[in-house]
Amino acid sequence: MERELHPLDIISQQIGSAPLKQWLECSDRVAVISHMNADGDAVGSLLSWYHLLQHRPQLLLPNGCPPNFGWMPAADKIVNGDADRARCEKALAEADTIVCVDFNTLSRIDFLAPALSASKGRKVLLDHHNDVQTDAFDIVVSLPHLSSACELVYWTMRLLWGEDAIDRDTARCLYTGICTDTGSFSYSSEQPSVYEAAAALVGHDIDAAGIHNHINDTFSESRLRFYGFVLSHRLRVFPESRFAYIYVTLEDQRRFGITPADMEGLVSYTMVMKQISVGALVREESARIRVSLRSKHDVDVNRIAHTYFNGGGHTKASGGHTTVSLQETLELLESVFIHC
Ligand SMILES: [Mn+2]
Repeated sequence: MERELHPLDIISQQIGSAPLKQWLECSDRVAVISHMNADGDAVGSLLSWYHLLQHRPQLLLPNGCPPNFGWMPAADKIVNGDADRARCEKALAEADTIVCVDFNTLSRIDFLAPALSASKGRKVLLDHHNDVQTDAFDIVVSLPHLSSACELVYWTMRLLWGEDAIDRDTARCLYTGICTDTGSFSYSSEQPSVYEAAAALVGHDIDAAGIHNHINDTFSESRLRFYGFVLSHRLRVFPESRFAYIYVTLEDQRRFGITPADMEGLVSYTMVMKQISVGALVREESARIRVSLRSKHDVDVNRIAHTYFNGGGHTKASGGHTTVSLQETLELLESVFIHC
């Protein structure tokens, strides 16, 4: 990967002459918002502002903080749009600055998008995705080559406030987001700046090992037994084609009491085999069949998801669905990856 300018330089250029620090520091009407179905990067980049700013900002998530990130400091301060839509809309309407973290288009905040658009507040985007909807924001700080929104927020805080302003809770939140978006530094971590940021954050006396445990060691016994079952009985491997997939029936999910969230990460088990380049997870839902695709090398699963499975995503991680039967979906998957 090409070496980029240092994030501090790019962020400084993108902020330009806007008095961002003043806007955030001098007002008690700041709102921070992140995307629907928040992950560790969304929650971490949201909460970090609560710890940094003296006037505590309003923290908004369209459908709240997922329970597995409830341990993060100040997670209880997040307003859940599903539970209290009016309060989220009021916070957006009254804010004079709205910080938008870890999303690139208004569709990612779902039913809160109209309230954000209508707000008279300045909209500041801090994000690391491609294809930003630039006309929706007043200031766009967009560095798609960065590991995570949390890394971007770290460099922004460092630029405007300096390292000493970052306390332990801020550092814990930012480190959590970097770890979740990089699979604990196993992908999206090609740029040296991510290690610089991580080293500085660890320097704030955070319990890095404890954070890794919080992120990774979250299984219930039934979830682990379910993984054991599907790896024994629902895994098909095609070494010649360097392809493997796992399928899960509705009955399997009922038997082990499994939710869709419990299958998060299951597809990556197909990829731990040395000879496998492309992996898939096919899971039956009541109305459709979901397909998740992963690729290690140069197979573009974004294109395949788009062409065959009504979906899309990234080159190496994408997903989609079919509306045919599970059996027909498996046949389609095999015809795409095995007989080509
Ligand atoms: Mn992210």
